[in-house]
Amino acid sequence: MKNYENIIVRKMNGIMWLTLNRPEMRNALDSQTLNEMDSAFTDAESDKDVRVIVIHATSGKAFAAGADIKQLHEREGLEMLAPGMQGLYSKIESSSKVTIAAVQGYALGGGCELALACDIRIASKNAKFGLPELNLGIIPGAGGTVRLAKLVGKGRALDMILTGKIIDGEEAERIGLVTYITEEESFTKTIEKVSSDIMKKGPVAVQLVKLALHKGFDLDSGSAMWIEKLSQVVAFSTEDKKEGTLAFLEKREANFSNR
Ligand code: CO8
Repeated sequence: MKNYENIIVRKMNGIMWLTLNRPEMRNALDSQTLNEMDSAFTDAESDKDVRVIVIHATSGKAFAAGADIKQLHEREGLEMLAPGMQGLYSKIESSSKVTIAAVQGYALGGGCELALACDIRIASKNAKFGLPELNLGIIPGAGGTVRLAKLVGKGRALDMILTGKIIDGEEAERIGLVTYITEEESFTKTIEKVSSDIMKKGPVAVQLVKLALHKGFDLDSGSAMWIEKLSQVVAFSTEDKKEGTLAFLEKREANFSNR
């Protein structure tokens, strides 16, 4: 694993833990942090031992307080055409690995959008979510207008974005922004349990179902059905499918080979 300055990357039992590590800046996502995350995701993509990527933070105070406002202040119009944060989050969303955002403390602006780009969001009760970009005279520009509306509906997304209100973990779970809400003490256990449930599944099938859901969601249902159908054709051509069905018939645990 590479050494980075603003993030820590560790690999353990199939999980890659990507820790945001600028607690004194509430993990504000400056360009260096985004570049380091990009590099960690590129490496993970070709690492067969990594099945799940958990993004979390060193301090319980903040998951990430958004883009680095000092850097935003210096940027102008056309510079924002670069892929930047939006491009990285799209890369995270289309990763072949399952991604989990594990949120304690503030997930604001680009921090909230980072969580939205992950497959699953686990929040502790002290989590706080919000998209306060309008306070700065800008808009959520890292997928927030798109992904939040898909998760919680257009009405609630507009309310959150227009008022800039900050909601707690329980409210976020109630409206469907987060998948799991846990007590502080059971936070790590919940992350490990969800990861371990996923890692028991056929790895190729996990990859295929992510593709079918993420790509299919943006399409008309006829096209999405075709993606599902073709993904199933691929699944039926794998060793894992033979092993998974045989293991059921032999009343034993499947031993998948990721082929
Ligand atoms: N950017 C830069 N510095 C920050 C940020 C940030 N987003 N958040 C916190 N900091 C800094 C503070 O300035 C402070 O620095 P210093 O110690 O030098 O004064 C330090 O971190 C600690 O912050 P606080 O003292 O404010 O800590 P608190 O615990 O009291 O408050 C909060 C924590 C509530 C998170 C508060 O810091 C805050 O409101 N931060 C800003 C939140 C925000 O507005 N986020 C949205 C940013 S815009 C964005 O994300 C756009 C994304 C889409 C753009 C797409 C193109 C890139």
